[in-house]
Amino acid sequence: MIFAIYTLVIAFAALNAQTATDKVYIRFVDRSDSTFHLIRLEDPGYQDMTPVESRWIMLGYLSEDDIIDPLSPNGEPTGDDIVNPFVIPIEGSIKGQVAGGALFGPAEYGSPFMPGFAIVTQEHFGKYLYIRVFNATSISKATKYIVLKHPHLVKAESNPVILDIFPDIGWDTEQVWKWIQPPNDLSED
Ligand SMILES: [Ca+2]
Repeated sequence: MIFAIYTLVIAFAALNAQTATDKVYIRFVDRSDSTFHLIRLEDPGYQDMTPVESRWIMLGYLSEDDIIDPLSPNGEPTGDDIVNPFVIPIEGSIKGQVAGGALFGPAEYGSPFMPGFAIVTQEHFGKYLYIRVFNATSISKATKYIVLKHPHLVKAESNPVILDIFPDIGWDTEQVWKWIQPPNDLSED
C-alpha cells in the first residue's frame, strides 16, 4: 500500500520533471503515528484511511524569515507570513490548500501522515514554507489548528521534495491545538 503510494509519487514527479525549476512540490510526511495522535487529541474519532469527505483541511504558508508567525483572530497570517498563493488544479480548492487534506495511512503501517503536496512557484524560492492543519473540513468551520514548529527553506531542487516531520521539523506542541479566536475573546465584549 505504502509502496504503491510512493510509486505514484515518483510517477507524478516524473510527469512534472520538466517544470522542476519553476515549481517545487513539497510534501511533509510523518511515517510514525505521532501526527495521528495529535489529531486525535482534538477528535478521538478521527479515522486513519481517512475518507475524502472527512479529511481536515490543510493550508501552506510562506514566510520571509524562518519564524512562523501566529494567525490573527480572523484566521489570517501575520507578520511577514502569507498564505502560499498557489491554487492546486483541483476543483473547489482555495489558495494554499494542500491536496488531499489530513490523510492518514492504515493502522497496520502505523497510521502514517500522508498528505499531498504544497506547490511553491519560482518567485517564492528563498522563502520558508510551513503548513497548518485545521480542525474541520473547511476553513469557515475551523476553530483551531496545529502548525509545524520549523519551516522549510524553499529552493530550486529536484521534485518531489519529501520531508519527514520528525525529528527535525516537528509540530509546535507548546499548545498543540491553538485557537484561531480564543473563546474568552468572544465573552469579553
Ligand atoms: Ca515570519
